[in-house]
Amino acid sequence: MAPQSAEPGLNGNGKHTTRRSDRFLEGLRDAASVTLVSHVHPDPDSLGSMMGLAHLIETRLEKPTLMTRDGLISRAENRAMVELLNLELCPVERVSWHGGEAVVMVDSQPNTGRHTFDPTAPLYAVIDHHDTPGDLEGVPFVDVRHTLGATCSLVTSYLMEQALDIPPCLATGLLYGIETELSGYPREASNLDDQALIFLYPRADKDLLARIRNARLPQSHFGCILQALQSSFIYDRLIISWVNDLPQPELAAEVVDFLFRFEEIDWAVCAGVYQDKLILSVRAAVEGARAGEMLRMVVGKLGRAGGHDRRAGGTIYLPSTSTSALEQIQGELRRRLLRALNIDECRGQRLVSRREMLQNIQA
Ligand SMILES: [Mn+2]
Repeated sequence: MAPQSAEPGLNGNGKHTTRRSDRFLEGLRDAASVTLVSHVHPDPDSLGSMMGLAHLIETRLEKPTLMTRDGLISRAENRAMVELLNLELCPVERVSWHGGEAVVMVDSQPNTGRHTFDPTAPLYAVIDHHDTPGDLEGVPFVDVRHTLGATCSLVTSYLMEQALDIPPCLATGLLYGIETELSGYPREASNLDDQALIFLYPRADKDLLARIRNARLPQSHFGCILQALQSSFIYDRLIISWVNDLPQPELAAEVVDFLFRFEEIDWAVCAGVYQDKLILSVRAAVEGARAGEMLRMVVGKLGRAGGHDRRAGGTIYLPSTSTSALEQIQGELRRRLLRALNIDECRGQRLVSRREMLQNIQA
């Protein structure tokens, strides 16, 4: 863990005489406007972080801000968050960078393969909590803390430092962003995450929160879960699920979260085909698993990957999606995963036996 991840005092009683939020705002004094960007398929942590920083910049500096969306937001809960909190997100490909404008990146770092926008954007700040190292050279303001469960917690600490009023919608967005990052077990969270949650809870709209959490799901969701169950294979302490037709890319993470609760495994992987990509999602049960590193090594030159200690994601680019090409890449990925996790080459055991599947259909 990098030494820079030491937690600062919440009330500015850390090492720096100026608080981080003051330094962040100070560097934006001359900016005409501020554009907020996050990773592709922005998740609640990205959305909440952008909301929080936009509020901070607008109230403290009275400058216009623009929140963006890189790619689709397809997960039902995330769409509900955007709709119910009335978030206005500009597709990042429509943004043209102007002189005098400052760009703030949240929940990701430059050159990690997690963005589709122009890398020449005038980046002023990177605010993140991921292990995956990005290209931070020349970025004037960097606040990356690996020990934090959520970028929203970091952003909340800025709002707390500045003693700003937090409207219910914003508190709800930040709270949901933190909650989604901390919901897994083992819980990857720090003191600052808990302080942020305690601060936000009384200010959040609990009805809105409940509606976001329980967003209704399309039929394709259930078809995908069925496909995943039918194609899950166990290799020692690893389960791999292959989905040949992901209705939306974020479902790979939902599948893996679902399978990960299986009591006989320590690692879960979902690999799903979405358009010309194989979307990968990984979960690990043990501390020090370095899942992000593991997946980066496994994927290698086939694509991009990264993440945290126990959660990771990645993409493999598919030159062809023919059955034989898919079988080949699946075989290669399986071999690499087994090797990376020191599991002997073996025949996978189905999670649900073929016989059971057929009996269920006939019943
Ligand atoms: Mn995050």
